[in-house]
Amino acid sequence: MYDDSAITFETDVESRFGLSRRDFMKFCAAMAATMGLPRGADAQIAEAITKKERPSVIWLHHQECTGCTESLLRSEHPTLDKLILDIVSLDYHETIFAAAGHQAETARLAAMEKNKGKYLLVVEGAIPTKDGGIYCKIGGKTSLELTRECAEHAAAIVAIGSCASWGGMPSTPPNPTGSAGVREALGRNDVVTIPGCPPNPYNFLSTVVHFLTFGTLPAVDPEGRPLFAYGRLIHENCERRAHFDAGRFAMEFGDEGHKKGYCLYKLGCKGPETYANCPTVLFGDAGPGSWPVGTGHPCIGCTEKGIGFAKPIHALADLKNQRPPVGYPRAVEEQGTGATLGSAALLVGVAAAAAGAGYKLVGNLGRDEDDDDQSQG
Ligand code: FSX
Ligand code: SF4
Ligand code: F3S
Repeated sequence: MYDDSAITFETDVESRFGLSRRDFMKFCAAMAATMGLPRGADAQIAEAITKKERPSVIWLHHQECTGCTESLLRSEHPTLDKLILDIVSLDYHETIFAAAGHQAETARLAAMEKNKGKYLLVVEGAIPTKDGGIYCKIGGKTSLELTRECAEHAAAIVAIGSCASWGGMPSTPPNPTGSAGVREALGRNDVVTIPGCPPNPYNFLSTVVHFLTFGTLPAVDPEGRPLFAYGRLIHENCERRAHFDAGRFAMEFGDEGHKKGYCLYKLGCKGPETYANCPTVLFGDAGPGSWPVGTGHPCIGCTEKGIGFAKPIHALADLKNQRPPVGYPRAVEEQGTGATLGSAALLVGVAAAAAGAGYKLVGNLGRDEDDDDQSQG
């Protein structure tokens, strides 16, 4: 266990965050764990939050439902008001700003000038690009103009939610306003994306805390998603995975399989082709089961471009990584015992026989949709 007594807090954590010192350290440890950081990182995070200057944040809103901000408002440790006041300096946020009109514009421009090259730009919502971007305007500027202006001198840009990441719901075909994510609209691939509709607040908080603690944004995948949060398929960590492997599926909402908590693949669950940490981080601090599949609804792939809001909700997911481990034959060679090699040969024989009989190695998943009689074991 990390010994936090070595940290000298410059400010009283309890009065600043409304958290006991113990809970504050638990929050830092949770942030470190979410990011998969090594032992001791929680101390670095605690020092950064309590001692470093709060980074200025400019937060824009475009085509969206504001669920991203709402999901942050509902986060518990700490609540957004604590985040606003104590971790970042939220200098412009259209939804919760008291100022309006010219006052708000003046505040934005002043914060950008004062923190030129140092502020964090957070973009929520998709950016319409069709017809000169006229379908969303704020303060007389199109979303595209405003985002370009704010992005020019930002230290880093974070797109929060699927709308800002890749267009999300507003970009659903036929996409009449030409909605696009920030990366596409600005033509920049250095924008970090936190997709999800809404995204998990911990993934956003962790990204901001990483920026504050280390001065950089976390490592990302080709779509700009932090690897700590989007490095694994939902299917890899799903609590119903054992049912999938055993071929036990819910076939209709409310049937016996559904009531028993069987796998939702045949109801259209996109967990096998969606990268996100929903089953491990969960939502709303409500405990086990507090994520879509945990409540009995298939994942719709809301973090995944081309799947969420694009692929029909009840269409079957493409199965990825459903094969024996890649390293398996090599591991057999390394072990090299006659018994192991004999087992491997047997498995290869079984696989060949299965292939000859028209089955895939994954068992009944290759079967036709109407072959349901064995599906609810
Ligand atoms: Fe989009 Fe955020 Fe979905 Fe809504 O604002 S990611 S529609 S939850 O809220 O942008
Ligand atoms: Fe879980 Fe969906 Fe995968 Fe089934 S298909 S194991 S419900 S993620
Ligand atoms: Fe979205 Fe699927 Fe997670 S619908 S919230 S990616 S479980």
